[in-house]
Amino acid sequence: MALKLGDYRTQVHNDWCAGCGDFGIVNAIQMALAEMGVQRDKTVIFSGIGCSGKTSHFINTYGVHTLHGRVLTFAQGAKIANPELTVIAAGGDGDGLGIGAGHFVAAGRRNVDMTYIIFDNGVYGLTKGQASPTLKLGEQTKSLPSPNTNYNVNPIGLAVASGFTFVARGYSYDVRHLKDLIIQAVKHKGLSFLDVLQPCPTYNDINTKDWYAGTDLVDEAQKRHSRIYKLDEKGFDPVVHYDSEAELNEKLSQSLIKSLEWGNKIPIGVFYKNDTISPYSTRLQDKIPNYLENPPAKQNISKNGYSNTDISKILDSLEV
Ligand SMILES: Cc1ncc(C[n+]2csc(CCOP(=O)(O)OP(=O)(O)O)c2C)c(N)n1
Ligand code: SF4
Ligand SMILES: [Mg+2]
Repeated sequence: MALKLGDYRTQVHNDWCAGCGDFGIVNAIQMALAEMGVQRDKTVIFSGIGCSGKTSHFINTYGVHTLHGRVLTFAQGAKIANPELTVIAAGGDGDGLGIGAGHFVAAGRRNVDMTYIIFDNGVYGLTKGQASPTLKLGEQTKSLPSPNTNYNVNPIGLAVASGFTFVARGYSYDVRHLKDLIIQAVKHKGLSFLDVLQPCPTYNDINTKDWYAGTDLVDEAQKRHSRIYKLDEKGFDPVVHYDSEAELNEKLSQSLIKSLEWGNKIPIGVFYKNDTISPYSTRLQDKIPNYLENPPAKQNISKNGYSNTDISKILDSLEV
């Protein structure tokens, strides 16, 4: 029987603040899973630590609530061990771009076929609003004693530079558009990244829902307009169509330039998509020809209660 949207929801109590952008992101993930009809027992949501880290509790698939900054390591390990899984990692901007920044860069080098979603609210929500790596220089959200003295990390630029092969940005209050991006990201054969702008009404009093909606902006025609606009509606082509250096350079540089646009105009949509790079599983298959038929998750690790791996020779060689 076909699954419905409600089948991807859990009954777990949700204690996010009223109006938090996290709700929209979780809804979009559930809608995307339902639309794709993914099998719940073949899907795992991994999450980090933070308000956003609770995501894995609310989606009715397998879920693993991991450690702060380590969500990508767990998620990549699961996908490599069991390539038939659909794997989505989710976590905060502090989780992924502060403590987890090293794993973020290392993941780009592998291009494991999975999706990573960052809930980008500019603050460490769970720990009461300290500045996260995406908060802009000079901004003073309400928990900060003085304006931020650091330049921000550019998540889109870092993802492209690190080697992610699908890089996009969504907005938590445009749930349908975000759902479509998640579907594209999950279907992409390689490591996909989604930076999702997410108002935190409790601690980020600068990048609010009204601010994104541009309630303070008036254009030449004296009309209010949202800060957010969609790249595809402006004819932006993010796809690396052929394996040529010139094409690659052009697509890399246009995505980096676009990712720097901020302020009165904020682009969302796909910034970069490169299908010419093989996923990690292809490189593993070159080393281990039967990897896909017999991945680690399907191998017996013990027999009659004893480990299959005989390490006695190694232990003998270490004897002093
Ligand atoms: C190793 C470690 N260091 C620090 C913390 C404390 N801590 C918990 S959540 C968090 C930051 C959360 O911010 P973010 O990742 O942006 O998620 P949000 O709450 O904004 O969704 C920190 C520093 C921790 N749990 N573990
Ligand atoms: S503190 Fe911010 S991010 Fe966390 S649940 Fe509340 S509104 Fe959402
Ligand atoms: Mg955060």
